Amino acid sequence: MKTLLTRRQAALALGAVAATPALARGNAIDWHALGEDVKNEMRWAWANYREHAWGKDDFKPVSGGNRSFPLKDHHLGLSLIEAMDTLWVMGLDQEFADALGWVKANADFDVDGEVSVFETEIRLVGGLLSAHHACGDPVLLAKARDLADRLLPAFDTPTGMPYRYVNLRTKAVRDPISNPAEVGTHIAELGTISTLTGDRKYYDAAKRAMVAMYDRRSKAGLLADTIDVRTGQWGSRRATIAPPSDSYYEYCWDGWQLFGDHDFKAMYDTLTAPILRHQIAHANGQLWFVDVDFETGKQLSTEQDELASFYGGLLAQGGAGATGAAYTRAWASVQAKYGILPEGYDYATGKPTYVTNALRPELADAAFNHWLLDGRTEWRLLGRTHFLNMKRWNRARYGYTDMANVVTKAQADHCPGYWWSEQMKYYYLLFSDTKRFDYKDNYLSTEGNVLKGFRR
Ligand code: IFL
Repeated sequence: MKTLLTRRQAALALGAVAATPALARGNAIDWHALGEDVKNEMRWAWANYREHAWGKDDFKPVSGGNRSFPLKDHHLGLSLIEAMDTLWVMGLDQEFADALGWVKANADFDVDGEVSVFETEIRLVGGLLSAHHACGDPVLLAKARDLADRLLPAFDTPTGMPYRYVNLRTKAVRDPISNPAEVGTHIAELGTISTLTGDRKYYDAAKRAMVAMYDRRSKAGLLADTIDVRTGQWGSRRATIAPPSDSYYEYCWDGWQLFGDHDFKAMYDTLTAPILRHQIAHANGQLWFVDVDFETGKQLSTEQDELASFYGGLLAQGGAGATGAAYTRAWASVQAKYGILPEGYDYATGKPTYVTNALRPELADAAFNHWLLDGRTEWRLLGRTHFLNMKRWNRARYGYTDMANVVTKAQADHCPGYWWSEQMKYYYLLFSDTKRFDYKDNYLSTEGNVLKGFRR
């Protein structure tokens, strides 16, 4: 009996929940208790961050060390800022107040150092804006605006598409060879600043960059994944829904969802139709998206990038629910196989191509978006498996860590900032039915930052 039970528990943790009818219906699950479990894990991880790495960017939960990001050798409080709206929505009000105190006293972006425009936008500008949405403190908006002002010089190019790096103090820019995601993942954050301040320049800069990218789609309607922002010339032929293109498509939809701008809806629809036409591949009853040549549509490989596993949720948001669900289920089957998704997976061989996992949130993101749209228990169960497997394998001495190998379950020693903003929030919102969130009318950014939908 003991052995049987252990096997069954292992199967459940690996995602084989559908085998048990009561579980498959979600009847046997106390969702509220599961939400409390997520909150308790957040409280515990936060207490450790507070004690060992307060105000540092990224925490190392195995050793207790830390590392800076996105600046080299200078901390901006990345994890703290990323965590704030998650703390708030969970009702961890003392922790939120503590973080707000830190931001007011210490967040200073006048640093002579270079940052990634994209990473700084989605994580820090977005984190400050979602914290502002949570509590309304004007200092948070002022700091987000100050930081955005330091990023804007990167958009001053002949095409309007931004350089990849900018120095926060000198405004010196570097690296014009960019890609769809880094060019076009700004509208949610910059557009929100325009809405809140009445200054259109932020929205206009972000939109101009996105349109410049869109205008360069091939005759087949596809985007390649490398572009020179000075000339607008493509530097590659690969069309992919994975990085470095992924969140560009997401922000086309989001520009419509968040601001009601019909141009973005048209861009999303126009770009998604050829993706559905050229990039879907079927194998063993599963649906995948493959990389193709952006002019001919010729398939380039069968390899899959874990980061693309968010895409089923986006397709569902855009109205292709059945295709999106099929794609998310394909990834769910990989989760069932390894417990944690490998960063790279080849559906043709059925084997991982990269065995690491950087504590990734994408499958939980997809589950959350599907569930918001159709309310199916299947997605809650998928999120539950993602959470329980993370608890089982990623939990370390001081918090949650990334994996060096999802097959052997060897841990590494890094908790990326997005962990605080993304999966912990997706799990909590999926399970808790909290009153602090409007489940019908909301918006979460690519980094999980809530820019609409909090109820104070
Ligand atoms: O920063 C995160 C965000 O979800 C994104 N790309 C990758 C990160 C999480 O894996 O847009």
